[in-house]
Amino acid sequence: QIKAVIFDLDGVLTDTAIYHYMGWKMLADKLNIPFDEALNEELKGIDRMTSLNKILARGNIDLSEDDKNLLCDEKNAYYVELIKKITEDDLLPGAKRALIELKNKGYKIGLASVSKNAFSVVESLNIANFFDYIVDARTINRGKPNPEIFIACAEAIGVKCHECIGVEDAVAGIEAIKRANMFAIGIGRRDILIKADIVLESLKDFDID
Ligand code: B16
Ligand code: MG
Repeated sequence: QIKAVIFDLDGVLTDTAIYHYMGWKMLADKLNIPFDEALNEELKGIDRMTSLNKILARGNIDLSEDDKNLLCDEKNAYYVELIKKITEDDLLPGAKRALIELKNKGYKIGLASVSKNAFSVVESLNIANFFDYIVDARTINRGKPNPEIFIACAEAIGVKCHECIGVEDAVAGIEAIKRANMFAIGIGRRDILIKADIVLESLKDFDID
């Protein structure tokens, strides 16, 4: 029996995925590293430093930890500028309705984003009140596709993993949900999110019943 729904943030509830993309593209261009759609897909749901390492590997570039930290800071500063403009209007279609429906029907709601900016985005979207628990990405040791973040969220909410549905737009996120032994709803394309139990085009098609 399902008792909780745990959402990813970027690309599921709001389209910050495009801002992450713009940030990484800016860095890749600067470093003369080709940045295609396939590489961008690989970065979705992946934490900041791991994302940078994937981009550098594509360009066969080796940098010191200090230089990599500077690049991560640069990308984040750019990203933080972009997300300043976020308001309630930036909720993706169906997101608010899904949250309201779940609340009204008594389901627990969690947020499992690896983004260290998740709290500020949730505040800007004005949806903080819906969540029974929001994972602080800083407390997570292993990012998606490791299931840690989803398991930690279920534990904090006080439900078993098999009583949860996870909702994700990223390949790494779907894998994390499945490894956590949860039901996985993919948001996006069936041909990309092949490990999801079901795939919806957007939350507009979400119906808990
Ligand atoms: P930050 P999610 C992820 O969020 C994004 O999908 C990913 O592209 C980003 O690199 C990551 O957060 C880290 O974000 O740099 O803000 O800490 O999809 O798990 O909500
Ligand atoms: Mg995402």
